[in-house]
Amino acid sequence: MVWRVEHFMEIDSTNTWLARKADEGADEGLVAYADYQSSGRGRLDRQWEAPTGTALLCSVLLRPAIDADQLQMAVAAVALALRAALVRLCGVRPGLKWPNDLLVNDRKIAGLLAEIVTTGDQWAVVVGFGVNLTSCPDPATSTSVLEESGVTITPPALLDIVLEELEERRHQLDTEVGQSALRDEYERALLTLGQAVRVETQNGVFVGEARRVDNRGRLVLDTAAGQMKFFVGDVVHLRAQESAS
Ligand code: BT5
Repeated sequence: MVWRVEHFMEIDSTNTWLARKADEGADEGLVAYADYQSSGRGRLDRQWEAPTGTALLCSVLLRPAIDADQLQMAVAAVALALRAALVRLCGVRPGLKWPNDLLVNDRKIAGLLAEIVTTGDQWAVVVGFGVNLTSCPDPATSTSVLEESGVTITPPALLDIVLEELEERRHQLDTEVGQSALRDEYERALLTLGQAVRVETQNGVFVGEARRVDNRGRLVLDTAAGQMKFFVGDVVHLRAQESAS
C-alpha cells in the first residue's frame, strides 16, 4: 500500500475532507491528519474534542474488497493497528470496546468513526481516529498516552507506526483467510466479549451477554429473547459500570 499523507494545521474534520476526496474518486491510501479540528466529529453528531497538537487526529481512505455490511471489519483493522502501535511506542495496551473505542482501565484513550462513501457502483470507507496523546477532555471518562505511560509521542511519530501496522491488516481484509485471522485478533482484543452489556440502538435498548463477533464484525449477544446480532450501537459494559459506581 502506498500511503499518501496530507497534513493540515487546522481543518473542520479530517473525515469530512477525506469523504469529499473519496467522492471525487481519490485512490485508496490517502491519509489526512490535522493538528486541530474545528468540527471534530464522533458518531451520531457527537463532538470530538482535542486542543491543538495534543492528539493524533487522522483519517484513512480504504477501498477493501469486502461488502459494505462488513464495514466493521475495516474499523477493526484500524483499531488493532492503533493498539499495536501504542504497544510498540509506549507499552500502553488498550482494550477494544465494540464498536469503536480504545479503553485503558475503562477510560477512553481513542475513538474511531467510519463512514461509507458510495460513488456509482464503487464504495470506499473513511476510517477516522482520534488518539489522546498529551491531554484528554474529562479525566473521569477519558485518558491520554502521556497519563498512562509518561511518554510524550508526537502525532506524526504515532501515525508512521499506525500505518506500518495497518499495512498487513488491510491486506487481510481482501481474503477470507485474512478476515478470519483479523477476526481472531479482534476477538482477543475486545473487552466486550464475555461481558453483560447493554446495547443502545435506534431500534431500542437490548441487554444480554456479548458472545463473539461474526464474520461481518457484528456483535453477537445472547439475550433473554434469544441470540441477536448488531451492526451498530452504543455499548455499556454493565459490570464495569457497576464497579466504577
Ligand atoms: C467516537 O465517537 O469515538 C469517534 C471519534 C472519532 C474522532 C476522529 S478525529 C479524526 C476524525 N475526524 C473526525 O471528525 N472524527 C474522527 P463516539 O463513540 O460517538 O464518542 C464521542 C464521545 O466521546 C463524545 O460525545 C464525548 O463524550 C467523548 N469524547 C469527545 N472527545 C473525546 C476525547 N478527546 N477523548 C475521549 N472521549 C472524548
